[in-house]
Amino acid sequence: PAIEYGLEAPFAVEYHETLASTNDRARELAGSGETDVVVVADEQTGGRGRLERVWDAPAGGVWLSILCRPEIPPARAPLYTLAAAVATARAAREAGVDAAIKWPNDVIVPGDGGDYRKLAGILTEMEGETDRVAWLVVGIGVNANLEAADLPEGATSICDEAGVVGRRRFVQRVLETFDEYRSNLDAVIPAWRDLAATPGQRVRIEVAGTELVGRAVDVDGHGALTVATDEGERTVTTGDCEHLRP
Ligand code: BT5
Repeated sequence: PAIEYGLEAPFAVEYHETLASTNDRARELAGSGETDVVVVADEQTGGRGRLERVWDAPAGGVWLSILCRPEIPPARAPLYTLAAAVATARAAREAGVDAAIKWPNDVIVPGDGGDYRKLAGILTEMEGETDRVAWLVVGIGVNANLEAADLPEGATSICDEAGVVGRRRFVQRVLETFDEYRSNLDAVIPAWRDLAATPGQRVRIEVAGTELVGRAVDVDGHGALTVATDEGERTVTTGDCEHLRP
């Protein structure tokens, strides 16, 4: 059952101790006509990443999904994903973590020699027509009060980087920033650039079975990444991006 979460947020908040996936619950709410609801869970038993990947979500993290119905065409939806990355990276910085964004939407903590560890991931799902989104669910998973031993390899947490974080306050800050940018979509890309670790890096990007290696240059107004390769500049709208050691 949903429990009162006690937030002064610009969204109604539905809190659960355990859920399979907050994205699944938010999609269910979308089906019953709801909007501007945030589903938060302490633990997920069936957390999902992109492309049917498993997302580990033990108790102690911040697992949430924002349901909204923006009046935008689907082509603008990636800006909501980037806005969520900006909101998460900023809240993590406020919590004392040296957080940055890896294109398109991972929040990482850069380490020595080009290394990095994953602090948070975002999964956006939507439904709609070609000219208009019906609903959008932006799922945000942050390793908050968890320890490396409870996480997959290559992951880090707020707790490991900067100590235990107040999760209510953290969620509130994420929602406030997300709310600010969703009503000012033109400001998303500049804010994203300020927090981005990817431009300037040597990257390997996998998109639909093909691989692209080169130097990441910049993102365009839709969040697509330009990469300088040996065969010239390529622009990628989505994919799995790995920063290569310099
Ligand atoms: C993502 O996928 O990074 C999106 C994750 C979104 C999770 C949130 S939690 C709230 C909401 N409800 C859900 O069910 N999902 C969303 P992707 O880029 O595909 O990365 C997935 C990969 O990250 C996995 O294959 C693992 O290698 C790694 N991984 C899994 N759990 C992790 C964790 N807790 N921390 C860091 N990395 C993890």
